[in-house]
Amino acid sequence: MIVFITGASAGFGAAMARSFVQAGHHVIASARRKDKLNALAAELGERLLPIELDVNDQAAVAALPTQLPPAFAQVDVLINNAGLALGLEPAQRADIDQWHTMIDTNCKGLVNMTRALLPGMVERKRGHIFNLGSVAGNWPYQGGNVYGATKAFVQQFSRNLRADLLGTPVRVTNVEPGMCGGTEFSDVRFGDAERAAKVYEGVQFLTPEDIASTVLWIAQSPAHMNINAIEIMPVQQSFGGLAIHRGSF
Ligand code: NDP
Ligand code: 8X3
Repeated sequence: MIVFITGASAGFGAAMARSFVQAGHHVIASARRKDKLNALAAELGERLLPIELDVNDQAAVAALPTQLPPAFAQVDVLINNAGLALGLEPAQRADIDQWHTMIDTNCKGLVNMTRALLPGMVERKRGHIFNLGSVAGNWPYQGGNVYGATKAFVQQFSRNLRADLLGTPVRVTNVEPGMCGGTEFSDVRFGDAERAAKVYEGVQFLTPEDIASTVLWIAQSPAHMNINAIEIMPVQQSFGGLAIHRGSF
């Protein structure tokens, strides 16, 4: 299979690149930081093609089908993984620019990629799109405001893609992880390594390899079955329930 991964310079994306290459597939590893991708290419060899790509660059994304080298052009699997959370402030204090960046990357970047690579999959009668949603798209939490809303968008976009793709063999899966360590996610969210490290203290969190092995398994599953969504949490994470404020305002 030829697998296109966005956000492959770190975290889940890099782990998925390793898993797919090690399973014998070809991987186009994309992100903004080319040095990280080059290091991955040096590690994994010629089955990995590193390309510098910002998913928010609509023109560059739209040009992909004509610009990929022939050996990598017929993409079978698109993994829309690039994404981020910024901040954990309540909505009334949140930074509007951070909100815009999350919407641009998690929603608009993901639809840019899908719109660019989906027509080829439909034409070739072969394809699978994975979207990186989150438990944050299913369950609200304080400070999750726009991040969670972008992941709810990803969930519904995944379902609506399935609706549109009925009558084609192209598959769509929304992957919804909970707390996962060993990535840059919380460093990016807080811009503070110490605060980021505290998020994972005392928890046996999910690892990027857990997510990568799940995605590889789904991608290699029999072609007649579609895993619509898969929600994965560490055993040490669960639901918080509804909150009550008692007394006056
Ligand atoms: P990381 O921060 O480790 O990796 C994010 C990746 O996205 C990086 O490779 C980064 O590369 C890339 N990226 C960010 N912005 C852009 C952009 N504009 N264009 C292209 N690439 C971009 O995060 P994770 O691996 O933890 O997260 C991956 C996905 O999984 C995200 O969508 C996240 O929301 C989701 N997720 C994460 C969870 C977690 O607990 N870690 C849980 C549930 C979901 P570069 O900076 O080089 O461009
Ligand atoms: C990442 C999981 O719980 O930090 O999507 O929002 S969480």
